[in-house]
Amino acid sequence: MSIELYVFPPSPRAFKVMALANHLDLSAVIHTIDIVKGDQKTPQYAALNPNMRMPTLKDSDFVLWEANAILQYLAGKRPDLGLLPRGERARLDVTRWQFWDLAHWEPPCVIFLFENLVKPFVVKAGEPDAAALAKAVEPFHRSAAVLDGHLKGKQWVTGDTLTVADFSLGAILNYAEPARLPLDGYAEIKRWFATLSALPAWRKTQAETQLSPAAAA
Ligand SMILES: N[C@@H](CCC(=O)N[C@@H](CS)C(=O)NCC(=O)O)C(=O)O
Repeated sequence: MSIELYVFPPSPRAFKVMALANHLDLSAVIHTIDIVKGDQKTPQYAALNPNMRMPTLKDSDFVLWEANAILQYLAGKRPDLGLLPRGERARLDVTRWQFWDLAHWEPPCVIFLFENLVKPFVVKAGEPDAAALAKAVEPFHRSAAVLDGHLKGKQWVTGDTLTVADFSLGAILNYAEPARLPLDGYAEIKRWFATLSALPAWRKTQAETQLSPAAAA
């Protein structure tokens, strides 16, 4: 029985789980949950994920929501590839960056994404809110400086090995340009993301999700 992923492909949170499934060659079955049309609020989907948000994974009778937890589950399907290290310290380093992603990286990035791209072009709900964007600037730079400094001398977020932490943190950067993320001066983030987004699975997922500024707009 295949793994099933319930996703809205244009979302970075969908992208991260789809990209890892591709990287691990898991041939997941994709069910599109169109959150613009409200598919996430149907009783059938809410029974799977009471948050009425995507992504959700179903593997036979096992259901899991929260994108970063899904990444860990997928990595466990191919332990030989080392996407979630077995050693406790190395594994906690990965988990730490996945927690940091949710707490400190995604929140300011999502404001740029929503205000500059989703609101005006996807849901067509008006112009960007300058006050909301201004409030996101300081937390964005605080986090970007941490990530940029941390990446110095490392190929991947936790060192020499690609892990689920890279998928967690990198997905939102697909939209760096149309979201107008203020990445000037963060050369390490740009260098790391260039390597990450050159992975065959990343490119394949970009093609599957039709991810391009033009498509997004
Ligand atoms: N922390 C959750 C966030 C999930 C989430 O907020 N998903 C959004 C799309 S990116 C959603 O489904 N929104 C639907 C709604 O708010 O109605 C995760 O990382 O999986």
